[in-house]
Amino acid sequence: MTEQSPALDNLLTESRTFPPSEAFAAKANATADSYAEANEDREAFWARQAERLHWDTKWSQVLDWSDAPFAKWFVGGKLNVAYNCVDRHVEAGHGDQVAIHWVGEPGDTRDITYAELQREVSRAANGLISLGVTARDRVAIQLQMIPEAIIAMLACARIGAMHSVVFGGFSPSALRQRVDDAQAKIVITSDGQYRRGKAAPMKANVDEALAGAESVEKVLVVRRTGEDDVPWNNGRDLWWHELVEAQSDQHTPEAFDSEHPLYILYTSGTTGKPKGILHTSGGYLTQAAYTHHAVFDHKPGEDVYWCTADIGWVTGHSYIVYGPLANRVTQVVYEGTPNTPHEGRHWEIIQTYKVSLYYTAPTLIRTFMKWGADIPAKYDLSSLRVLGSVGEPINPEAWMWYREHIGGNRCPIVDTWWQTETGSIMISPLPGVTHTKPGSAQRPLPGISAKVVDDAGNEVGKGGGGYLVLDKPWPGMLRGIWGDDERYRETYWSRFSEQGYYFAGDGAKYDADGDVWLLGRVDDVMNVSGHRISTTEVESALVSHPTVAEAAVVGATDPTTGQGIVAFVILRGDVAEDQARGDAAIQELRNHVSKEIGPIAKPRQIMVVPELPKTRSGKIMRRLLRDVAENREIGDVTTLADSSVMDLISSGLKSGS
Ligand code: 6R9
Repeated sequence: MTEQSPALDNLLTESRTFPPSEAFAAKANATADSYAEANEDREAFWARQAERLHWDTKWSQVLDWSDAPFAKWFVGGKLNVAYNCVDRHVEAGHGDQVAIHWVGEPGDTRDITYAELQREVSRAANGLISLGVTARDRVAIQLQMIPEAIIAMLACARIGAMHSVVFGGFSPSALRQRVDDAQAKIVITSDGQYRRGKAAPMKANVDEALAGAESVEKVLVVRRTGEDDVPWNNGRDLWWHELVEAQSDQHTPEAFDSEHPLYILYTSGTTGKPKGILHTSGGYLTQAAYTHHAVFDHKPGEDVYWCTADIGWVTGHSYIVYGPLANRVTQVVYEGTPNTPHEGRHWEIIQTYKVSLYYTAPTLIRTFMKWGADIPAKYDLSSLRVLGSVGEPINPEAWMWYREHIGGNRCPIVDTWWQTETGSIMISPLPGVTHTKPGSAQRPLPGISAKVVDDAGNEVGKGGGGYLVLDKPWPGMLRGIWGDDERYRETYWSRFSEQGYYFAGDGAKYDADGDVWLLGRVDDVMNVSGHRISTTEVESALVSHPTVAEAAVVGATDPTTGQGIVAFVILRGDVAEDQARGDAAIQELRNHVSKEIGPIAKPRQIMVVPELPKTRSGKIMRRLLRDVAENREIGDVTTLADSSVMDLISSGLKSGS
């Protein structure tokens, strides 16, 4: 056997741990025993979790993996997903419980109870039926964070139609590509959206996108900003309120097969057209509900939950709509940006609604750090119990800041690793059980199996780095790529086809305790003089310096070392730029990295920038920074949250150097 090189060098070490408090552990939803129980009989474990839902017909088989990698979970079972998320709570006497505390960006608010949600979803379902929408039809939804977005998704689920939610900020061409690929029959959008205190048109973009789109029969338009002259296509366009208000608020949900398709959600690959990730009903809802219950320790009727994700990201699907509503959540949904009208907006909302469970992304935590700890300090955050993180590895320093300044050193932090493809959380601490470590997602959840393997697919030992794989099927897993079975096999199952492992595309390592640390996408791994270095580790070392708020590193071609590490850093609010841009300050940062993780990881170059290029889910687009580092023309920027960022970076570098 030839010796296999590890996929990644394991450089950064972190030894802080935080045990759960006894008081929290005593009441926690999760128990330490559930790992062993699930290990003993994985399928029996998931069957018990499926009992959280209402099934019209019980399944006859838990898992059918005979046609791998196409899974079937809860075979023969029938259920209605929307009934599970709404109606059954009303029937159980909780109709008056608030499901959604909605907060509009301009300051308008709306509380929606479960009874109201049931009526709204029923009306919307009847409205879609009146337009000829039937089970398995595709409905594209491009909406901002307004209640209608959630209502429209649930209305689709209720009648067995599939939704395909597209980010409110996506360009006309991105929308068109997704509408065409899914052959959507209906598009739901709004007249306009509030963004940073201003109303911006939305319908006009949708019209541009849909010119000549043959599959689209009707466009439903929610009135939000009250634009004066909304462009209108008679015969195709309908006001949402006119259609929906005319409908009966009664609708009897039909039970669909456990494997009935629920939605498509597009995720952009590094190359090629976006992939339409397909999710189905019974297994998906089971895992979304179980993980929301166990990972957030959610207690229905007591907690107030807030997931700050956009509905256009999978986190909005699984942890605003399906998991939480299946668990009878009371949740905050906020329409706008975190600094409108001021940088304390999130803390003000937490104080007002007494939010107890808060779930956000590292990018936002680092932004809050940059704005300064004095801002959250002005608000009463004592209602908080659990803090969550998702979307990227969270740097240990950001984790510590989150714990101290938001969590008052008392709230467990759950760093949740998962993907659009996995449907739900896969690797995460369990609050009340896990001794947490800043920066580590730690262990696969009960019922989930993951491994870190080397190039040949052999599990690496403690302290080793490699590729993260999922070696057993799980209920919420994707059921394929819409319309492209071959691409599904090729993308996820070919790298370790011999072993039958799903390859997620992420690098990871085990620490000395066997806990998992995520190290970023393997496409981003840097190779310096033969050492494979993770972007995450170098970024975390930079962020641990008191002057740095955010950092992104890339490998740029280097004549001597193969690649050289180039770092882009954003400074904390209180650091003067001219001072930190000075040669001495840059030198200090380079030495700091060297001291934290070793001379091999010392950046060749560090550039101070005002912003970093990010997707709408907050992921740094390192590909674009590589273009800057290698002095190339900047590539495709259509999936950036803010497409002007690259200009800002380039012009800043010119004037600063
Ligand atoms: C839920 C979501 C998936 C990719 C994933 C990984 C990164 C997400 C993470 C994390 C480290 C975490 N990722 N959560 N990396 N720690 N807690 O983000 O889905 O948008 O499909 O992205 O995000 O690289 O492979 P999606």
